[in-house]
Amino acid sequence: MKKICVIGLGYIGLPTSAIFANAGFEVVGVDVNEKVVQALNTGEIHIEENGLPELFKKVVQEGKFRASLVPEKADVFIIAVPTPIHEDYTANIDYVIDATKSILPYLEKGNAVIVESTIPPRTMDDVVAPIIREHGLDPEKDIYLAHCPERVLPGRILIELIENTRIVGGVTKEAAKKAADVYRAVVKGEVIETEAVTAEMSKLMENTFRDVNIALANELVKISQRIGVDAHKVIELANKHPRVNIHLPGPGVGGHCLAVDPYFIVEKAKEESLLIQTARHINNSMPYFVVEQIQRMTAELVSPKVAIFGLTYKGNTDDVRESPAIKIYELLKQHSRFEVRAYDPHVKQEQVSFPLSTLEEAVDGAHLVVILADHNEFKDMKAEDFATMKTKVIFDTKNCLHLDDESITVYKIGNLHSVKAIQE
Ligand code: SAJ
Repeated sequence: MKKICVIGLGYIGLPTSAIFANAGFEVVGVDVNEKVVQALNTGEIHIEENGLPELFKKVVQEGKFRASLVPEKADVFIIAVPTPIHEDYTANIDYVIDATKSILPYLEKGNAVIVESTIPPRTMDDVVAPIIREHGLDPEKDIYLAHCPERVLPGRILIELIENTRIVGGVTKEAAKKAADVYRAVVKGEVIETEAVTAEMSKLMENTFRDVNIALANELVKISQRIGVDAHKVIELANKHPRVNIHLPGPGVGGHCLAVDPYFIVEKAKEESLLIQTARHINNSMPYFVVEQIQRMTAELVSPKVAIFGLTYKGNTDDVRESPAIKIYELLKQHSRFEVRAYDPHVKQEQVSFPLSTLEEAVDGAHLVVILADHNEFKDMKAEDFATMKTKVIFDTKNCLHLDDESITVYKIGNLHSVKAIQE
């Protein structure tokens, strides 16, 4: 098992390729994007990830990694392509199907085929295995077929790829063992062998657990507003219990994992997944809730100027996919009374379809600043940064500001019962 062919060179496929190449494997990376392939072969990468540019340059220079538009024969095939979601919230597994079909001409008896993409339960058994069988190879005897879900956190990918526990679900026991051995060559964490469907479900449940837990925190925010209690304080104190870990409330749940993966379970067991569906509903309601609060705060202003700080789905990333902040911007724009400006030091103009402001432009004359992402830049802001606001009121939905200045009113999402309408 010396040569690996990785299909899909995105956030997962690229760092995975680099790590295997760095461990001495010959790695061929395949992507459909010609520009990406060209750039990669010169050692340049197209994604932002800590430590990856350096590692990648090294493995290209050493001749351990090559990018290509077409697969080639290899001992191991790793599929790491996206699984987006259809408008009806069912998984779009077309890329996984296409990737599987693309390797068929190069597949030989004894090869391992590993799918890392997040997939609905039973996809390995019901979709991937039949494609291989139709091609004339037995997915239970000729090929070692397994699902090994990626579980890394953006920003820490190179560390987590090595240190995290990996779950390897084989279509057969032998496949689990063979695929697990591939990872054991680079992973320092535990590599656990199981069945394909168990690996599929455990990956989905990890993100669903977080989504449901965050929904509980978000529901607590709404309850706290009614009852008159500080939700952040409640969470802090409840979490002092050694077996309680309530997550943090916020303007909603975004990104391509937590806001998507739970639907892959719902799709397969609609009647049974009531809690999961309710959690999705609560988290999806948060942008509307935030806009309602903005309306309460600005109820007595004729044309409120609102500055939005942070457009990404979470702090210290440039990723705006499924971002609740973008939703909040769009909802505010639907109300003609608002003048809305948006500022995000991590986001470039071409990433969004509306104009971005500088910090100074956003703050100047604003009645209200709304913090929607916990970027480090915001955590360090001082009273002087808000000096040119018309009325100094900030709505911190991420509880991340460290401002202590009497001239500024800060409402936190956990502390909304104290809100008073802003007076000009
Ligand atoms: N969020 C909250 N409150 C919290 C924590 C997060 O509102 O207490 C929000 C964030 O602001 C963000 C969303 O949830 O909008 C998701 O953020 P995240 O940091 O929880 O997760 P992701 O989507 O960046 O990455 C997750 C990770 N899964 C887990 O931690 C269980 C990562 O390990 C997975 O590899 C990744 O999903 C994936 O690809 O599935």
